[in-house]
Amino acid sequence: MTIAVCSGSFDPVTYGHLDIINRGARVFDKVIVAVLINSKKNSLFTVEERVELLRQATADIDNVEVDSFDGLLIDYMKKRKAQVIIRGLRAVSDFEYEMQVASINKKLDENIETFFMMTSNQYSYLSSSIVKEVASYKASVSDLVPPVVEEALLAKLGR
Ligand code: COD
Repeated sequence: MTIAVCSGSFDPVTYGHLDIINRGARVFDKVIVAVLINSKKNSLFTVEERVELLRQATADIDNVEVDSFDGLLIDYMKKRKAQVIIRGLRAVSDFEYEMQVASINKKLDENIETFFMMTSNQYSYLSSSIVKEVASYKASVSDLVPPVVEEALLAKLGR
């Protein structure tokens, strides 16, 4: 059984994230979506809120589990007996950083593979930051995030 982990901040989950989670779930037996607890980024949503939004947004995918973790991803993967890291690539600018992280993870544990998926074209511009920016100006984000996330953004940022 091949278990993959898709880690991230997911602040909040977007259709771009869901695209790679869905496609990953078709390739691997199980995908664990793991929210990093102690991110250096300032988050709009708490870890618990992000996990809950992810759970609701992925409720229709049988082989996806949502969890949170602290510390090194590699250590979490050992704990969960996972073999593959799923990462999405949006633009060439993502590549340099992702290559660095994949290399250090390989150095930390040579049995772990990183699996890169190109973004689907319609989501190549999409990130959680863009969604928060658009929502902060009270513009609609209904094409960018699932309804449950749009509702949570409206509650957090005002209608
Ligand atoms: N299309 C395709 N993929 C997308 C899109 C999109 N529109 N938007 C996001 N993604 C992908 C990202 O490329 C990423 O693979 C995943 O979705 C999550 O994205 P984010 O932005 O929510 O999360 P990141 O990339 O900021 O978070 C990464 C972590 C900080 C969680 C990660 O680096 C990690 O697991 N860190 C733990 C510490 C560690 O082990 N570091 C590595 C050794 S130094």
